[in-house]
Amino acid sequence: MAQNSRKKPNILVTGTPGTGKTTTSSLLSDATELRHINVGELVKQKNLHDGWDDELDCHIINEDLVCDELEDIMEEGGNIVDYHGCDFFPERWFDQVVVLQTDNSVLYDRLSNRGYMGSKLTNNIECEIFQVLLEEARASYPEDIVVALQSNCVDDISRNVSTLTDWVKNWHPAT
Ligand code: DAT
Repeated sequence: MAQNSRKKPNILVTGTPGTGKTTTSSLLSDATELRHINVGELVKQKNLHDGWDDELDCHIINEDLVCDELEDIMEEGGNIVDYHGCDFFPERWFDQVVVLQTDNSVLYDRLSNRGYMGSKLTNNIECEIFQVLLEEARASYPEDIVVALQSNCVDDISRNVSTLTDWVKNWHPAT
């Protein structure tokens, strides 16, 4: 099927853990009726991993299994994909790539509250400082579909959801 034959858009919401991907995606899903796919949860539920990484304290995601699992519904369209990585999905899947960004001190508190500590905490803060996800998104997708949005406070969430909802409503399938 051609790249842009879907009737509804696919959006990727990416960013360092704690930047608000799941909160934003869930509210955007409510507002647009697009399907929210939390890739981290999907990996756990469907065992799309190669075991547990003790050092990084997370599952070792099997990217091929994830892409196989999602291929059909991505082709169909109408999905919000929520994941803290973006370089292994096929470029053709997405119409919009959103990179959420959070100030370091705010992110530090959010991740500490979530129980992150030691290298897991510092690695994620460094990931945000060096804008790793923004660089990854820019390297993986066309420049004109990548957008960076601040996610520091609740007002930011409302504004981001509203901006993205408008974008979805104005999106038209290619003719
Ligand atoms: P992610 O999916 O990127 O890991 P999340 O949506 O689970 O992030 O949010 C992590 C925590 O931070 C959660 O308690 C909600 C809160 N949060 C996220 N974005 C926020 C924002 N812009 N303002 C205030 N709190 C936010």
